[in-house]
Amino acid sequence: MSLKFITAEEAAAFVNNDDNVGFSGFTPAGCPKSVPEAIAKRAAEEHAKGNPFQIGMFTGASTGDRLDGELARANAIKFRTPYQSNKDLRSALNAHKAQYYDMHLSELAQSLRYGFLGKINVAVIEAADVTEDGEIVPTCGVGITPTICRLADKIIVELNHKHPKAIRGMHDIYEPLDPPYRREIPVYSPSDRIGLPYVKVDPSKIVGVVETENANEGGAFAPLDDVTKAIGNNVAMFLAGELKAGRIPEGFLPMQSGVGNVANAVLAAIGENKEIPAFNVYTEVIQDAVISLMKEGRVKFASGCSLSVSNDVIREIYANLDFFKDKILLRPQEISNNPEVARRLGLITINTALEADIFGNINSTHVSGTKMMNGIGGSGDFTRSAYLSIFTTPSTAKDGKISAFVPMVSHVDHNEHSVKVIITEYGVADLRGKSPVQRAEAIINNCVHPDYRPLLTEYMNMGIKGHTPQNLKCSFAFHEELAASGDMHNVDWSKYAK
Ligand code: 0RQ
Repeated sequence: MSLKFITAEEAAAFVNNDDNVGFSGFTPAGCPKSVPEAIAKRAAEEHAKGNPFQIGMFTGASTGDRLDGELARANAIKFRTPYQSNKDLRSALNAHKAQYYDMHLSELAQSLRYGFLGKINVAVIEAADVTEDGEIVPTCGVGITPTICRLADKIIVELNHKHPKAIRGMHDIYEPLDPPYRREIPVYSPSDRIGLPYVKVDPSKIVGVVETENANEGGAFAPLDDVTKAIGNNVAMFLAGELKAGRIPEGFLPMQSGVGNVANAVLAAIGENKEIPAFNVYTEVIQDAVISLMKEGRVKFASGCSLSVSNDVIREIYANLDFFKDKILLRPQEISNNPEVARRLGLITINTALEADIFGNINSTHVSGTKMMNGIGGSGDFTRSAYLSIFTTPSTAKDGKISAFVPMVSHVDHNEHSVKVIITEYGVADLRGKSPVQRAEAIINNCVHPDYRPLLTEYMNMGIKGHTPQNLKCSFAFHEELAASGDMHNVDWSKYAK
């Protein structure tokens, strides 16, 4: 069957109002760009004619502005899942203009197969290569591509010539069987290959191929500052100590690390600490730091769902495929984030908190308990199943006016049972084996910013009895004070304790 080459506008005509559309990629890496832009344009035209035009959107994780941003600004999104981080989409979903369903990334593909989220009408896939017999080679992010290709009625391929066909071989595409027939996922070490190097689809479903030369939308990382450097060093020193104490096996364990500047800084610091041997990475996003460490021989192998690297780094990888190809494997998020595999491999997981409470619960998603930031992403997939789960955060935000540590989190994503260690620029709170009161002591003394230590110590000394001594009248005073005066320093317990 011969492939039909079409324009982005012709492709967008295959998408109808109310359709559920699945998009390839994971973070901006691997996401289509031209077709989503054309869908957004189509929505705007239909809206101008007074016609409804909104779609349900299923992505791997966050995407680029040319996908989430364009569609959000065109008011073309009826429903969106899972993780997102686009400013305009965030505003739309916080204003209830788009309904957002925040879910664990590892669960999305199976939820689609189980029929929990409705039907997928169209899949839009960025590819480095596509063949007439239906072999699609993804670019630098996989996400939910295999599942949406299988479930969709129509597949649109964005063939992006910026990605060399020679990356064929860097992907490992595997979909597990569903219950009651499910067996183990046979990944026993980070480099195990269990699937195909391409996504195999029914070629008759490919309604068109749109050729592009789109650059990745990956931004550069912020240079390390004193706070991120200190957090990174504290993590590295803690892990070196665990190794010395025999609580991490000799030879080390595979690492998962979250997205963003803090995560990038942490990995760089671990790489620099020569007490930690060269290690493997089993994660969702492979960031710049992993690639530098790979060049230095400090990272041996990286399995992930996407190469979420800056454009300079992606160019470097493509120019040196001989070096990188047998050291990097890109998998669907159902496998990269799979709790079964995370538990089996014994991952050391490091994710960033928005807010933590003094008893060890983590809020990763909701600013002041109400406004969605990005979503839980893969943090829950990894944290709950980790060998050792670590959360990092700067001790304060917004020029110190917000303490990252509060008496009770305003929203819970990861509870006290899953969170083993919290680390800030001030130090490490090791929560393993500690009661709530002991955890609070460790967090206040080691992690909280010195400005907020007296307030939180006073909170603990209020004389409240019980296993977890929360004062329900005061537990949200930090948030109340932030809303009232814009600064958590102004908390006066007597105002709330009445
Ligand atoms: O604001 O952007 O205006 O400067 O939140 O905070 O400290 O720069 O940290 O970029 O790593 O993001 C939890 C959101 C942290 C992210 C979160 C403000 C702060 C700043 C960002 P500005 P930082 P990061 C793998 C794993 C969930 C998903 C996950 C996240 C901005 O890590 O989305 O872990 N995690 N996935 O000033 C109000 C507070 C605040 C606050 C920080 N308490 N109240 N604002 N900020 N704390 C990834 C995937 O799953 C793909």
